[in-house]
Amino acid sequence: MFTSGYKISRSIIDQKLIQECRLILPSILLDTKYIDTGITFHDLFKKKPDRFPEVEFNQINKNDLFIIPNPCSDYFEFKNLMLCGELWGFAASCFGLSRNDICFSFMNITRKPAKYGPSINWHRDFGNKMTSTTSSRNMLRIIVPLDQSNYNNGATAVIPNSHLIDDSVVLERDVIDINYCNESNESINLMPGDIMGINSKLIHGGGMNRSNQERNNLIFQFVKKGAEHIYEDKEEPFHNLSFNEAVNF
Ligand SMILES: O=C(O)CCC(=O)C(=O)O
Repeated sequence: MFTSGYKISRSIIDQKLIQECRLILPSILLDTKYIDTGITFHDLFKKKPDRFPEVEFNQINKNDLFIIPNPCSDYFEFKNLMLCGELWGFAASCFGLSRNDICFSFMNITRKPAKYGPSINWHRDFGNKMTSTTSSRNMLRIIVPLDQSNYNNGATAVIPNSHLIDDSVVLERDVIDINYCNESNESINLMPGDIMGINSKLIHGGGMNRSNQERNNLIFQFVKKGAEHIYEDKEEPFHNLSFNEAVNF
């Protein structure tokens, strides 16, 4: 796939597609369907207050959403971006496959609002019970930023080469050395229009956002055609949709 575990293509997503997503986002943040089903910052703060250092609980709007699952099923702006040829072409190139051999699995908006956006702990996507395929090679995450992101507003950070580990080791005991990660991480600056692919075993995370700049990322998971989910849990948001099937999603 890609040698250090991630791959970036600059300026490949049409700015119009991004702008349409940015414009509709405030309405989604008020949509009760997502407030009821998504993860709010209040939910996260109650479970993991350490991810909000120096932030007071009452600073956070009660219904503000951290993760908005699959907005492309209700909002054509996100669906148009999900269906764009550049995204599928990039995903296919990361897998080293043709577009006909890959499937859309799910997407979300992962948010770090100005002032109180939380950090995201170091983790690998492979092995996650909700979203993982049986083999690490069969899944891929792609980040499409809606905003300019850099260290100050909590850009995604990666540990280069940390994907060079056997699947069995990750599945048996995915111990992550936090000190090593803190020393050797690379914060990735991205502009709207850029796109980043992450090997499913690459350790990644990112710092908090105390700046005045919003940071909204679109996260897409693609899988190889026919990939199997690691656990049989039909409730989870895992799909295996070819391009033609994704059109009707
Ligand atoms: O939004 C980010 O910076 C990273 C999201 C992430 O880590 C993930 O989806 O696994």
